[in-house]
Amino acid sequence: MDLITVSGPPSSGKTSILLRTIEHFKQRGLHVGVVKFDCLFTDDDVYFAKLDIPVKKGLSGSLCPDHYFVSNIEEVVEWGNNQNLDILITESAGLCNRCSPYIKDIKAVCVIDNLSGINTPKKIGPMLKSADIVVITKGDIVSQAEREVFTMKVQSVNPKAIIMHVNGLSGQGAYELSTLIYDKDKHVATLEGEQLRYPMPSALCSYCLGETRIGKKHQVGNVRKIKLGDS
Ligand SMILES: Nc1nc2c(ncn2[C@@H]2O[C@H](COP(=O)(O)OP(=O)(O)OP(=O)(O)O)[C@@H](O)[C@H]2O)c(=O)[nH]1
Ligand SMILES: [Zn+2]
Ligand SMILES: [Zn+2]
Repeated sequence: MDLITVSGPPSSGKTSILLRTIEHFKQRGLHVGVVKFDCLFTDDDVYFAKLDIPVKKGLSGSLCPDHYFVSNIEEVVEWGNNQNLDILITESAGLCNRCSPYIKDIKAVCVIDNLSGINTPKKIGPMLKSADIVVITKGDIVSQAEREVFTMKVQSVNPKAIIMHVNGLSGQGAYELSTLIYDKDKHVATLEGEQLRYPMPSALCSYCLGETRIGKKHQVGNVRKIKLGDS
């Protein structure tokens, strides 16, 4: 079974492009399964289930979904192998912008949309910076010039990535993506002992531990203060 990790900001078009890509995998007779990771809510599992494929979802609640992902991915891979999948796709909504679910030697796809603003590529950190493939969506609702500027911004943050334009509505570009992300010779039996591409930040402060009170005396652990200067 090959494993593909897909990540990207909320509503960037991850599910839309995956649905279209999975259709191409199915046409080739490949057995695909999806696990969706999110924080509080998702109905993506309903959309994937409509393709008549095995689907699971995991909600991280108060945890960062990427931390939750890495704590669960080994069991998820075991599930995919038990389902006899050819391809297991994980979809995670990147929310905290400091973490990413990508694992060394496992294909990493970042989905980002043309409408998110030209500074977004710089803001979303390792989720974009360390991806192998960057899929840019929603090209249909911006001009050619805007598409080019946005692509350049993505390129400057991650010069090594393959950048693809996929339309989540029409599916244009999804066939190409399906040929690029699946490697039939890759067999991920276990992830035990493998490593994340990027370390998750150490953010253990009072508020991580459930503190709600405001003020210095309630702040312990990894606390950093904003520099406001004198003026
Ligand atoms: N115009 C246009 N709309 C798109 C495109 N791709 C996705 N959308 C729309 O964008 C919205 C969000 O798409 P989703 O596929 O749910 O995005 P997502 O990244 O899976 O969202 P979450 O999993 O909730 O974070 C939906 O209304 C889609 O129809 C595109 O290429 N063009
Ligand atoms: Zn989704
Ligand atoms: Zn995080």
